[in-house]
Amino acid sequence: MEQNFPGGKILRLKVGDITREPADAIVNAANSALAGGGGVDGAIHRAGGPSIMRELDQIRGKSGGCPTGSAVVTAAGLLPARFVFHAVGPVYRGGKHGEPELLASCYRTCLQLAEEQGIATIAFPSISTGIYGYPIREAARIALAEVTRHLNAQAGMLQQVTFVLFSEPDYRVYASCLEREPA
Ligand code: AR6
Repeated sequence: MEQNFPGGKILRLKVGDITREPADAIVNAANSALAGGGGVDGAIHRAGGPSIMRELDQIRGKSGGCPTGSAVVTAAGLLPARFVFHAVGPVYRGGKHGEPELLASCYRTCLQLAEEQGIATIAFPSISTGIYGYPIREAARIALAEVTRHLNAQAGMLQQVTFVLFSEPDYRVYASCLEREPA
């Protein structure tokens, strides 16, 4: 599914494995220790090779990690991308502990990093909706709201944002959200 925005910008939804998605930047759903883990994080480190963790070790050495709601940048190793943006989503604890704002902040930070790097394409997974337990319908609404707001703003180099959803049911949730609240 695709949606068009001013200036020829595009939002795409697809089912797939983000480690195989060609994009200038792919986003990882990381943890604040930047320590690697399961889910998409594990897949990115397996497919990208050890250089990504070596770079994260240096970042961790300097800054201690990455706060929830933010993201750090590394190169992409063997992945078909230039950069990985390691975004730290919130653990879902009922929704009244600032989770919506922290999740929105992850997407905003990555979109801002994309503009700072001057890149044209970025691919996101569904941050926080796996191991971190965020209900996917609420998470999809937040993710799509942040991306559509960014693509509707005239400024910016970013041309294409792709959500790579890992299952058909996840894809259908994102697609129904986008149909219900189109740009
Ligand atoms: N491509 C696209 N999406 C994927 C892939 C893939 N290869 N693999 C999994 N997903 P999760 P979180 C989906 O658990 O909830 C890690 O241990 C998955 O189905 O990866 O933010 C980190 O180190 C789900 O829809 O991330 C953190 O400790 C989505 O990606 C913690 O998990 C996010 O699921 C982060 O948890």
